Amino acid sequence: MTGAMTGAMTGAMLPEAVVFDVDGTLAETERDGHRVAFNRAFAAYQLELYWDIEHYGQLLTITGGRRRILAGLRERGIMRDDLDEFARALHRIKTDLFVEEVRRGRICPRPGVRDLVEDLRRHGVRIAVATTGTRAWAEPLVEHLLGAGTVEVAVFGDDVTELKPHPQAYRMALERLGVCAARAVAVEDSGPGLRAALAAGLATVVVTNDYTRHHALDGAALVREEFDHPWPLAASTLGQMLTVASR
Ligand code: XBP
Ligand code: MG
Repeated sequence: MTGAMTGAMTGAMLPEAVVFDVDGTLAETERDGHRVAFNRAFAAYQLELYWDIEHYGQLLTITGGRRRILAGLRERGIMRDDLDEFARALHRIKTDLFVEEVRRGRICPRPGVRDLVEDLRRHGVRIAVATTGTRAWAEPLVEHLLGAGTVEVAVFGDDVTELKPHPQAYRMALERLGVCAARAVAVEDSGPGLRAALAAGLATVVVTNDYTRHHALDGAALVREEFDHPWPLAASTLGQMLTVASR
């Protein structure tokens, strides 16, 4: 039974699909995950570059690890003719390190995420992800966090030419699902992610974290700090957001 049919029968509108962001949304990957891997990659090249917790938070407005590295190198005045290629090489090392981290299975879902996904699936709502992160780590991470076969469509940073806040990743996810934006909801954690989802026409729920609490989140259908407090986010809540957004 589809989400729309279930909604028609219960009188509550449910989305046909929910598209989740990965970093910061499904799991807290940034501070103790990506950040550490970036710093280890810099150390591998003996670079005098280290991103502390606070500074890394500021750099998060730059989506995409390679672009973030490039900005970090420029910021530190590290100039070379092959700067683009150098950033690419550093990002390859960082990616390998983070893949290892994911394979160790140490990254946990944010509390309440699995319950929400299970509730959505029970109601026939289809699950997708749209991330600007690299497939090499994001694919195994999503499978580890949500279980094999849970996610029907996954769009990664490698699949798109424009990263968030551009809406390409969300548009691609909707196209692959064959679902129009008016029948789907996005779940994000950040300002750039919210802007991407809104530009693709999606009602968007934002569940913030320590890094994103202060982001400009105008236009979000709902802003929360947790999935499971003050009450657990469920399929019905996302359905209500869709109803409100369509008015
Ligand atoms: C996530 C990103 C990614 C990750 C690092 O943003 O911008 O760059 O921080 O992953 P979002 P990569 O959650 O909005 O998708 O190094 O693989 O890019
Ligand atoms: Mg995110």
